[in-house]
Amino acid sequence: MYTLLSGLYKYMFQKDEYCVLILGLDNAGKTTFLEQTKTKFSKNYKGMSLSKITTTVGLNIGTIDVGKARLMFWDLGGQEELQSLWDKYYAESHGVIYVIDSTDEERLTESKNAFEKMISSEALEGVPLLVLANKQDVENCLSVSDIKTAFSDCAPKIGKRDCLVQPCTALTGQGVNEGIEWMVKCVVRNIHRPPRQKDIT
Ligand SMILES: Nc1nc2c(ncn2[C@@H]2O[C@H](COP(=O)(O)OP(=O)(O)O)[C@@H](O)[C@H]2O)c(=O)[nH]1
Ligand SMILES: [Mg+2]
Repeated sequence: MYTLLSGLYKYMFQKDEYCVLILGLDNAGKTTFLEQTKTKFSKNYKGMSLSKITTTVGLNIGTIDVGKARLMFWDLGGQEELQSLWDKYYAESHGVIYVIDSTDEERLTESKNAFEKMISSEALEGVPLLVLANKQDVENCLSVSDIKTAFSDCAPKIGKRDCLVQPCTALTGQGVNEGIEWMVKCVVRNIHRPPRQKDIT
């Protein structure tokens, strides 16, 4: 009887857990995006005032539940000296959210180089990539198509991975639901895929 009940309990309440990294240059809006996501997806979460977010030095962590999936976010600092720590987390992650500041044309190449380096890592092979063109509220910012053009030479390295470039305003929440729902769909589908050939050998 106990086994039956605990099995039923697990079936009803246990969540599949997924780790999702939030990466991008400093000032792109990663922490704002994480706070906005927690505010939108956690019923009792009283978010910190988004305008009070300051530079992340270590990392911020957040967890949300969407259906039967539990997503654990790791928001890693984006300053150049912290980027070298990103790959320590790659092997653990099921998805990556890469945030771009669409108002910062000057640093777009720097952001593209960091993105390219990140997707070149073997540990991230097959992992879905959500690219957020953030700060779309700012007039004359770069559009999704501008960003796709600037990142176009990354296409061969993205390969067959699921990849979505989503316009977003982390500050107001526009585009956040769409991005998270897409990520959930991809990580859930991935976990049910047969293991990659490389993992078997
Ligand atoms: N206009 C605008 N500003 C934003 C948006 N998202 C973040 N910011 C601002 O960009 C700055 C950096 O945000 P933060 O979340 O700390 O970036 P992080 O370094 O990537 O974690 C802060 O001043 C935010 O208020 C957005 O969607 N629109
Ligand atoms: Mg931050």
